[in-house]
Amino acid sequence: MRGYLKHFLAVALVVAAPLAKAEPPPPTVNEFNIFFGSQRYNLTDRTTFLPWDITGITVMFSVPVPITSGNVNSLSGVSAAGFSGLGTSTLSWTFPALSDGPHSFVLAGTGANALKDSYDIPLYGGADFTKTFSVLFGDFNGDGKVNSADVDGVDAARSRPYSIFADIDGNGVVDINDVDLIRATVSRTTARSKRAVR
Ligand SMILES: [Ca+2]
Ligand SMILES: [Ca+2]
Repeated sequence: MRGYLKHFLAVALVVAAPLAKAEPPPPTVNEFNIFFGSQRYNLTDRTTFLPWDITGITVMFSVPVPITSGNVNSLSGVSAAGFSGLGTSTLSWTFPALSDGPHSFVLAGTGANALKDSYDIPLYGGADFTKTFSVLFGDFNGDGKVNSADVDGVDAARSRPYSIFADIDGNGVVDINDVDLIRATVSRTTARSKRAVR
């Protein structure tokens, strides 16, 4: 019987040993959303010439444990003004509307501002996460220009099922205000290029 018990204990130790050593996987980025107005968009399919006034990001992490270390400066590539969500798996940063052109956002996995979970494990086990995208306000069709084709496209989108790319002000509906925003952008651009020609 004692022999049996020894054997049982040995097996129990072998089984328990790896379990005791196991750590949860490091936090990774599951979803990277930008937001504008009251809308948000997951930056997967389209990352160029985004047609909105983008004023924040919301990042969903894969971890089953919350992110408990991080701050407004854990995001670089922009001067973030607001930060929320610490103690959960979804963090948000806000900032003034992004300018037209390329942007490269970096979430810190190293250094003093590293994002860490409640086991003190940093993002990607200690590596930064970078997301690049570009903005061109009013570029509904994403061709890198803001012109009458975008005005016509959004005008036509008013009578079609909701298209987020036509919702320029991000209020959840596509209406004449979205058309007017692009129209105003087109006339500003035209005025600028006329000045440049002179
Ligand atoms: Ca366009
Ligand atoms: Ca709208």
